[in-house]
Amino acid sequence: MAKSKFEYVRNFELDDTCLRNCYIVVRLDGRNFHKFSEQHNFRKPNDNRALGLMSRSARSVMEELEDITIAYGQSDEFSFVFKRSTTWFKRRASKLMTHVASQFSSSFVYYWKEYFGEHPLLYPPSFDGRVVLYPSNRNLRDYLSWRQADCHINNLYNTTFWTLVQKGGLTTTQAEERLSGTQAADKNEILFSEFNINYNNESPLHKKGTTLIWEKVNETTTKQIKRPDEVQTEMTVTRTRKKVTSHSCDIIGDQFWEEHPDILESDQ
Ligand code: DGT
Ligand code: MG
Ligand code: MG
Ligand code: MG
Ligand code: MG
Repeated sequence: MAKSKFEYVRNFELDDTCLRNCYIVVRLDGRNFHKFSEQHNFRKPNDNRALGLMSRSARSVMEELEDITIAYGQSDEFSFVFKRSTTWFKRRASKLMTHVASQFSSSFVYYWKEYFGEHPLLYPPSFDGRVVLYPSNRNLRDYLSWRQADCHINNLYNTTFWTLVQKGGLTTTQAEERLSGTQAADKNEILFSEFNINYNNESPLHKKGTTLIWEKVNETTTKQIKRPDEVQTEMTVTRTRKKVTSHSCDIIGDQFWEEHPDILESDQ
């Protein structure tokens, strides 16, 4: 077919192909969740309904899109790692990022009721996205370590802050003043000596965030079958399936990576 005289506008599109061999990370972050969490009465410092919904939406992203090997989330953010050899959408950054962001956002709304029940969603939430490329396994692991360290720092602060307010009777301004300039050890000490809380015993989900990976799991189902003589009988069938599994464990040290050697592809 002949090209129209308008066809030339296509040449204005920029090439945004991601560099070969690099891991492609897409990080999403909830827009203005400070307000969103208040308007939807999120529990402080952590709301397990909100965290569960974030993970459910991230699982939907992994199941519906191709080549995501690991995802890590905390607070209102989730990072998705595409394998370094992916050729999905010709590695075009805008395609990858927008598919992740829209699949995540629509899932967040779609599954809202499963987590918040009759508590209504008051307005449509949105998530920003960015793409970052990491050329080596060390860089990728350091990226994920950075997000998990962020989770820990914020959770220790928020746990201490809201304990001072909810159990210690301080105003939010007083709690903020009390914590200004304190180190991690000071916060642990406040929790332990004043409130008898050992931070180490706090929920791993809140301290470590959520890591989603693909794992092989055995699924056993019982099937009703009819024998040739028409008698009904049961048969158990076991098959191995790849499923997205959720973990709230340390991903900074080597252990997690040694236990799951398939996540990283070797550095060339
Ligand atoms: P942004 O990302 O620049 O559009 O602005 P925000 O307000 O989303 O800021 P951000 O992403 O730095 O911080 C996340 C906010 O979400 C923070 O105000 C705390 C809130 N949030 C996230 N998860 C929870 C939760 O489980 N419970 C409560 N109460 N708040 C949460
Ligand atoms: Mg932000
Ligand atoms: Mg945000
Ligand atoms: Mg955030
Ligand atoms: Mg189309």
